[in-house]
Amino acid sequence: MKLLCTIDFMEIKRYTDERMASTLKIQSCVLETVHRVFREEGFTQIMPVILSTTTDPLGPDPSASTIKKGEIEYLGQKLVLTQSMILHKQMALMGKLSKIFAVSPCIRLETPDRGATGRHLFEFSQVDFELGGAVMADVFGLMEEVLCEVLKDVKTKCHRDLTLLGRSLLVPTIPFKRFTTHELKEKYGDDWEASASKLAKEPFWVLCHEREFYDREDPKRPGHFLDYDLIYPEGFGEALSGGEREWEFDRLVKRITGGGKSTEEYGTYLDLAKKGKLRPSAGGGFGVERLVRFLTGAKHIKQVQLFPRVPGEEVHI
Ligand code: ASN
Repeated sequence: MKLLCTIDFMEIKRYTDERMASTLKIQSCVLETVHRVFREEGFTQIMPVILSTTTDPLGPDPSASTIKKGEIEYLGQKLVLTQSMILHKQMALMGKLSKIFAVSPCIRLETPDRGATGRHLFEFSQVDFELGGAVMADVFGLMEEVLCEVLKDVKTKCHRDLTLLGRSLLVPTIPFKRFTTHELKEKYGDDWEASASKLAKEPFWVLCHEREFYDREDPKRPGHFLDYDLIYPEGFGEALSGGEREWEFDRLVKRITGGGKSTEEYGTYLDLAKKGKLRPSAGGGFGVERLVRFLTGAKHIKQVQLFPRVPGEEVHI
């Protein structure tokens, strides 16, 4: 792959820029509020994993765009870099904990063209959470509270930073609107996410999006999925993806193989499912940098990442 070398004075300026300082103060406020709300709601924070025997395959999903998984070899064992903590989140709920979250670094080796979308990074952090015995309505309520609390706190505590960045924010009305991918596709075509996001003034949910094998297929309506995305308004696009989960061995195997993947790499995870150890849950993950991009109104997500990791661009430090 030919990398685009982009270092110039503008690049170097990012480390001393007052806009970057304000952006990072807003990010700090976001993390404080997220931790507060999750704790108040009874969540236990777990530490992220970075190396594993297996990770979220991010597919089968027609919009997935990674080239390959990041891999390292350590003492003869092949390990992969986390793409998301979904499988570990499900396993973390096998014991006494029923609400968990992590602020988790993710590596997704995206194709170089993703650098132009303004919202893709090949290294980012995600707030990843999971609730045992929950259904999608529980996630909607929680996430709407998290986002509204973040907006309120940023508006009051980071007023000067928002002014410096020329950004004004509205706290949306709860509950957020809900659509299905089918109705949005019918209205806007295949690029429904970009079009609907551009026209929206407030965040909204999109339900029933065929994605990874672990998002539950509606047992009453095969071909329909009990999962969801949260979409930011003003064209900022996807904020969160999540779903109710598959946990039963047979269904997991069917979804993995049905999507053309092999069950081999899911050894321990599938063993636990076979022993009946996984339990029903629902959850989701939202990217920290995407949230900060929305809050600051940055045109490109690169503007909110101090050490940028943009697909197609060389890493300088
Ligand atoms: N973290 C997301 C989830 O919980 C998955 C993802 O990031 N692909 O569903």
